[in-house]
Amino acid sequence: FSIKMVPTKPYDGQKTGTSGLRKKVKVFMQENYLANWIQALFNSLPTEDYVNGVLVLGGDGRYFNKEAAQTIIKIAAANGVAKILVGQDGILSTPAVSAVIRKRKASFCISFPANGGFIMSASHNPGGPDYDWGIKFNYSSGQPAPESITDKIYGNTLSISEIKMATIPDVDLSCVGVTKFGNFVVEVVDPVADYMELLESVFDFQLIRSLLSRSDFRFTFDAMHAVTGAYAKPIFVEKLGASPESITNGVPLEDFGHGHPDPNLTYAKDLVDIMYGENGPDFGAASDGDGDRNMILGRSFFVTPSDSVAIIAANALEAIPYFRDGIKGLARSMPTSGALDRVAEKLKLPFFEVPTGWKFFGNLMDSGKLSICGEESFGTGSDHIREKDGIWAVLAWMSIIAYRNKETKSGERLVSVSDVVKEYWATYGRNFFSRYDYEECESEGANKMVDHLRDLISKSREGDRYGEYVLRFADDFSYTDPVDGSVASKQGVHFVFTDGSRIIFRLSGTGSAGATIRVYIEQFEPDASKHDLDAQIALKPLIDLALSISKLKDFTGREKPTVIT
Ligand code: VG1
Ligand code: CO
Repeated sequence: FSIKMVPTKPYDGQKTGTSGLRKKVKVFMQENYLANWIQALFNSLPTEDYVNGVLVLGGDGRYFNKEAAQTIIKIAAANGVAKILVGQDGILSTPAVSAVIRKRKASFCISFPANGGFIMSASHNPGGPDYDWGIKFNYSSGQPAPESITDKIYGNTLSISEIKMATIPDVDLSCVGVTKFGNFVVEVVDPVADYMELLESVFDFQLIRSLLSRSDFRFTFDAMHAVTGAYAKPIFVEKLGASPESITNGVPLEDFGHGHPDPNLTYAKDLVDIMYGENGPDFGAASDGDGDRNMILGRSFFVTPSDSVAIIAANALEAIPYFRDGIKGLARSMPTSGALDRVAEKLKLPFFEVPTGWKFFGNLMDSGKLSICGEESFGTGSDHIREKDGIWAVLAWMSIIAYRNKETKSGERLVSVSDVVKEYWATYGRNFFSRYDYEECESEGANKMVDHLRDLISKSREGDRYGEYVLRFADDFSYTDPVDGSVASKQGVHFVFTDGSRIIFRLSGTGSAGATIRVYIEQFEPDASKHDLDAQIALKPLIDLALSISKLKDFTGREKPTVIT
C-alpha cells in the first residue's frame, strides 16, 4: 500500500486528563481531530516501540468507535506498525486490553511483542451522538501511559502539521481472522479468550461454581449495556454456571441504552432497587462503560469501594489462589479511605498512597512492590494486569463469599456480603466515607473555589481548630514515584485532622464539559456499636464543615451534589 501525507493543523486542548483524552463526540468528529492525536502519539514514542511491532486495539462499543478504529488502523499502518490485534467488532474492555498486551508480550516470539494498545472509550461517561468519546493509550506492560508520555503527546498535538495515512480499505472487524496489506497485518481476535484464560489462572473457578450452583445463593449482574455485556455471559453463565437471567442489560449498545454507564448508587439505580427490594438477590454487581469499574452489593447492602479493596486484601490469601504465595504490597489513591491502611498494618505489608488515576499504580506493580490496590471511585484491581478490573472484583468477592460458605450447607444460613463487611468492621474499625460530586459546574467558580482552598491551606497551621476538629495538616497532595522519581503535584487539597478524619477537594480530570468538583469525606470509627449508622448521618458534621470552609455554595451556586456515593 502507499502512504498519503495528509496536511493538518493543530487543535487546542488535546491534553489527556486522569484517564485518556475525553471530549464530546462532536469534537472528535471534527476533521483530523482524532487523527492528529494518534499521529502525535506516534511522533512521541521511540520508533523501536512500534515500528515492526504489534499494537492492540479495542473499545467499549460506544458510538463513533467503528469509524475511529479504521482511522487508527490506517495511521498505525502508515507509521510502520507490523500488526494490529483488534477485538471483534472493535470490542475489548479496558482490563482485557491490558491482559492482551501482557499476554502477547510474554508469549509472542520476542522480535514481535505487543508493545501497547489503544482503548476507544470515555469509560463511565455516557455515549451517543450528543455525548462523550475518548481514547486511552496503554504501554508495554499494559499500564495506562505515564504522564511523561502523555505530556509529550500533548506537546506534539500543538505543532502537528501532517498525518501519515495508509491507503488501505476499511477492514471488516466483524469476523475473527487475519487480513494482510503487504507487510501490515490486522488480526481480529475474540475479545474474551485471553482475558478469561487469565482470570481462570487467578481464581478458583470450581469454588465460585460451587457457590453459584447453590439454590440459596442468588446472583445478579448489570452490564449497563456496556462492554461487560460481551464478557458476562461467557464468564458468569457459560463458564461459572450462573443462570442466563442473572445478567441484565447484557448487550453492549452504542449509547448504553441512553444510560450513564457508571456503576454507583445514582446511575445504577435499577440494580440498587432490585437489591434493596423485597426478597432481593444475595449478591449484585455492575460494571462501567469500559469494564474497569465495579459496584458490589449484598441484599439491601452497599459495599463502599474503599471498604471493598480492604476486604479483598484481608481475605485474598485464603480465598484467591493467585495470592497464595503472598501479597507484595497494598496501595490506594489519596482520596480513598484509610481502611486499606489498617489491613496493610495488620498484615505488615508495604503500603503506598498515590494520586487519583490508575496510571500511578503501574510502576509499583512492575517493580514488585504492589499486589492489590483500589480507588474510592469503584476501581479495584491487582497486578494480574495493569488496569482496574470490574469482573476481577466481582470474582474476588464471589471467591470470598464462596470460601466463607465452604462449610455451610444448602439450606443453612449463608454467610452474606453484609456479614463479611460487618465482621471486617468489627476487626478493623469502620472508615465512614462519602463522596459528593458537583457535575458540570461553571469552570470559573470551581477554579475560584480551588484558589480559595489553596489560600486557606497556605495560612493553616497544625493545631488550628475547625469546630470539633483539630488540624494535623493541610496541603495540596504531591507524590514522588518511588520507582522513577517522577513528581505529580497539585493532586488535591486535603485537610487531615488529629483523629484521622479527612476532607479532600479535587477537580475531576475525566469530564467533557465544565468542571466537576469532588468532595471526599472520611471519619474513622472504632466503636462497633456505631458501625451500623448511615454514613450520611455519621459524617454530617464533617460534610457541613467541608461545605463551609470551601464556600462551595457561594462559588458554584449549587445547593446539592449531583451524585452522592
Ligand atoms: C475519575 C475517578 C478516578 C478514576 C478515573 C478513571 O477521575 O475519580 O479515581 O481513576 O475517573 O476511571 P476524575 O479525575 O474524574 O476524578 V474510568 O473508569 O473513567 O477510566
Ligand atoms: Co472505566
